[in-house]
Amino acid sequence: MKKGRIISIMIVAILLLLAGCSRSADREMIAGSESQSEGVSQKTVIGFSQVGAESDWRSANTQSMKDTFTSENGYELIVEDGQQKQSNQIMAIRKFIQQEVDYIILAPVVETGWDTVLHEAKSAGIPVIIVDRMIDTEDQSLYVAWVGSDFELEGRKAGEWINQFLQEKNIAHANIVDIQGNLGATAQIGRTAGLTQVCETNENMTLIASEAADFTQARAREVMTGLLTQYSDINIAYCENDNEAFGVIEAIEAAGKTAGGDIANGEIMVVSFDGVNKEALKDVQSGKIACIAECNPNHGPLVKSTIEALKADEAVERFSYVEGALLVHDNTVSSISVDGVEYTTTVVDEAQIEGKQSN
Ligand code: GYE
Repeated sequence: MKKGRIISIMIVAILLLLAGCSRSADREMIAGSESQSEGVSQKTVIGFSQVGAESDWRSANTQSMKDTFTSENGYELIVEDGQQKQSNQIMAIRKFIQQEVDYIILAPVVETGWDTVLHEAKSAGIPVIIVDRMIDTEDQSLYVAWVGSDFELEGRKAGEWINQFLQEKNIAHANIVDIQGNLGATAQIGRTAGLTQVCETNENMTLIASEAADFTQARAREVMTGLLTQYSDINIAYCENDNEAFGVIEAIEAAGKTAGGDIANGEIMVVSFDGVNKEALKDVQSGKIACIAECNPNHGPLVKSTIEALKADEAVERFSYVEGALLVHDNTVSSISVDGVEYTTTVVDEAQIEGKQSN
């Protein structure tokens, strides 16, 4: 009896020992997979909802994010192309929430209509950084920071440049058409507002028509073709981005006219925004585009410093502005001023063209 008890105690002890061994083996395995997943989770996962690929500026903006948030830098970047539709961007943000990304970057196609989905991101505890265009919301807690350009200032700079140019050339009056971006986008709202303000305060500049061309070359060509049949006295085409300028130049040439600054002799002067690629700068050099208010698309590094500050629990800059030059064909206007601030112009040369990317 006693001997039997000793044997059963020994059997239990052996079983417990074996169980202990296998548990510690399990633990090792778990520890192994944990450290593996720690490796993965060490990467900061970012969901970037991009507007689309409507322009060269946009492609450069996407590239800036890709170049910044690399695996070598400790990031995993998921890019979703919204194809210029807000509904696609809302779907992308919901997908990022499901994927439990660490941060969301949103380049919003238009300003309004983001509250519901951004509330969802906030409830999921995912910080949102807005880039490029702004959002219009009452609830400032829906995003932690914004990075982009002052589009109204860009518009006023381009408008003042036109005004100065007309004065320098002794042109008493000019009719202007505004080829707008997609309506409701901050870049459109600001650039349209900038020109409107300058026209309202200067009698030598009349805005005879404004029409949206969605920041694309094809649509701008159509819009300008229509305007040229409707108006025989267009002197200046104010295009809200370079791709629109390319389409507008095509329409001007197809109508048997010339794109250029010699307004007195019937040329139609083209003014534009962005200045991101060689093609646009070459057009400035040749005079087909007279002036470009440059818009910097390289938001990646600024967004990265914002994210790094957030990670370190440091205060972040809520609004970070990037600046751009006034790129011009010649030195007819050497500087302009907006709100008492002087901006000198930059005549485009080979070195500048070299410094830009190819389309
Ligand atoms: O100028 C245009 C793009 O929002 C600044 O959008 C951006 C504008 C840019 O499609 O080319």
